[in-house]
Order: sequence, then C-alpha cells, then structure tokens
Amino acid sequence: MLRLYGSARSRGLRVLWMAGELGLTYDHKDWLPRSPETRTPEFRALNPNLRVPVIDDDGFILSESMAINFYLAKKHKSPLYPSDPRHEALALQWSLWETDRLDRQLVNYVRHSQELPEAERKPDLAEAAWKEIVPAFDALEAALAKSEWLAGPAFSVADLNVASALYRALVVDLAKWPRLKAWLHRCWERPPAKKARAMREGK
Ligand SMILES: N[C@@H](CCC(=O)N[C@@H](CS)C(=O)NCC(=O)O)C(=O)O
Repeated sequence: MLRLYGSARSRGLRVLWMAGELGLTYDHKDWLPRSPETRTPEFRALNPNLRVPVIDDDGFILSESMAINFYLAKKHKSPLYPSDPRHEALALQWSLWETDRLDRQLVNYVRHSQELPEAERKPDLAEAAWKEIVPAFDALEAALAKSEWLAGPAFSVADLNVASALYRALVVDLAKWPRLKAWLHRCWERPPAKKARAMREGK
C-alpha cells in the first residue's frame, strides 16, 4: 500500500497532483509541516530532515517531492514519464532547476508580499526574492517560446513538477510572461491539478 505523508498545504501538493494523474489510491497522512506528528522518532526514521512530503510504498521510503513524482510516474508506466532519454533528462533538468532557482524564492516572495499579516512581512526579503524570480521567469518564458511543454511533445512530469511548484505564481501578475502564464494555467486546468488545489484551499 502507498502511504503519503504531507498536507496539500505543503509541497505534498505536488505529489497529490501526481497521485491523481496516475489514479492511485493511498493512505493520506494529512500532516502539516512542523506539526507534532512530524516531530516524532517514527517520523524522523522516515525522513531525518523532518520534512514533508514523504512516501512509504510497501516499505520503500522516499522523500523529496520531485523525486517522488519521478518514481511514481515511472513505476506506474505513466505516459507522464518521458520514454525518450533526452526528454527524461530535460524533465530532470527542469525539476532540479526549479528547486534551485524558484522554489524557496517564490515562497518568500508571496509570503512576504501577500500572505503574511502585514506586520510580519519583510519587504527586503520579498524584494530580494523577486530579483531572483524575474530572470527565472524569463528563462521559462524563453523555453516555452520554443516548445509548448518542457520535456518533449506532451505534458509530462517536468510540467507537473514545475507548475505544481509554481502554485504561488497563480497569484502573481504574470502579464510580462504571457507564455509562462498560458502554460501555467494549462497545467492547472487539468482535473487532478484542480482536485489537489481544492484539497489545499479547502474547497
Ligand atoms: N525539497 C523538499 C522540501 C520539503 C520541505 O521543505 N517541506 C516543508 C513543507 S512545504 C517542511 O516540511 N518543512 C518543515 C520544516 O521546515 O521543519 C521537497 O520538495 O520535498
């Protein structure tokens, strides 16, 4: 049995989206980041980093949302896992790139410009994050000018990983990046994406 640790209000969102695409059934431990459940010796044994998401797939333990999505798509022989090695490599490239160039930056930007109560916002942090986000968005815009999808001719784990990680970009003004905006909405229009989003937003 597949067990998935991590709330939709965490990077678990990405895995919930993938599980939906694959039509998987799973036991969901709907735990928030830093919740008491993630501070037990049992959870530390699953992920010494104490972070969600984590999966336990019949005893195979895996953390890191993007790696989990690669594993699940490949294991279930999904068309979302590119069969061409070049497309597979591109999927890895974009997933690793997002983790490096946009992941934390986007969280910091949106939290410190919109989400947190005003008294808790740090404008300097938001500004510094935005300075990194702009060239990253430019890079995505350029890639999407050449191809409709990030890794090959169709929607794949690359698009899912990057678009899911760009959840917070849905509330950012993307007028300067029309291709990125259209691609992001194309990805989030998929029914499993909408379902994962509804789980996160409590709808
Ligand atoms: N690179 C990891 C990041 C995991 C991560 O940072 N998870 C956050 C929630 S989104 C967490 O559990 N934080 C707990 C903490 O900071 O102690 C992934 O993509 O899975």
